[in-house]
Amino acid sequence: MDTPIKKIAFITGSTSGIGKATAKIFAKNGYNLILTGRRKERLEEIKQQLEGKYGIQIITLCFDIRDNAATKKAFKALKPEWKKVDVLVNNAGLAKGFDPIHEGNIADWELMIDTNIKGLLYITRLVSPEMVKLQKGHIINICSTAGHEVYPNGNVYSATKYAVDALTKSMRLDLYKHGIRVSQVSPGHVEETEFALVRFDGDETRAKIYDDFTPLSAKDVAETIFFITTRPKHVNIQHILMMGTQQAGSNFIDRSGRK
Ligand code: NDP
Ligand code: 8X3
Repeated sequence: MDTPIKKIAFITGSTSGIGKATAKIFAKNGYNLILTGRRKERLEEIKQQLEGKYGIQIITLCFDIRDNAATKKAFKALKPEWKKVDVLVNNAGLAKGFDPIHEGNIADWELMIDTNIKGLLYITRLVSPEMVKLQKGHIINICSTAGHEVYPNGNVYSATKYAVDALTKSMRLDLYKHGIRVSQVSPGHVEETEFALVRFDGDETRAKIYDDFTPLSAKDVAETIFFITTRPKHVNIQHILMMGTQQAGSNFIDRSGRK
């Protein structure tokens, strides 16, 4: 692999949905990419497609973000020039289950906490020291409307996203003196993702939650992430909360048909 001369974007959870759409837009704009996820074939497929189409270089790292040792091993194996990440998109995450608190599945809770909070921390702890050394870089955390308001049965997923919001604010305070930008995107419902299918354990009928309104697309969110990174370097967009026009809050969705 040649020394990368272009900027590097490190995108976690890029095998589907928002992460995959984000990889595409950064590739289109000439970034070299580090893409992560657990599904190796998906990563390889995306690498082939985007390298061929845009003439960029992609490193794929296949590991479970809940596993700190595996996460460390993957990052440490990168050549020094690839550790100089310009943009880190902390996107990997999931909701699992949709039960009231007294019926919740503890394994689902642990899965969400370990992925959405601890996984995000593991990656950030590896990438951010390199940014501090260089006194530059940009971290973008993917939160959710669920990180700012709660809804019935959303309990632990919301709690993990409230934690992401707290971490975004904390990272900003810890890193601004080092010239590092920290931003957050909080979307409402997003289609072209596997989010609902994962939440409902692969039940395709239950996962049909976008049939009667038009939510955001993964591309809408990816474009917003990219927009944040294209501001002049003295501008730090702290937070963008975004929803489809037919959604005005977690519990306020105009389900009168797709528009
Ligand atoms: P997807 O299910 O389509 O994508 C999730 C990505 O996260 C996949 O690439 C998956 O890769 C990766 N991932 C999940 N668990 C792990 C793990 N343990 N280790 C490594 N990678 C993992 O959903 P979205 O694109 O919708 O989700 C992306 C982010 O957006 C999440 O943080 C989600 O909470 C957030 N979000 C989603 C919304 C929506 O309505 N879709 C709304 C608001 C926020 P793999 O399975 O290959 O490991
Ligand atoms: C995903 C949006 O409303 O399902 O974060 O929590 S919601």
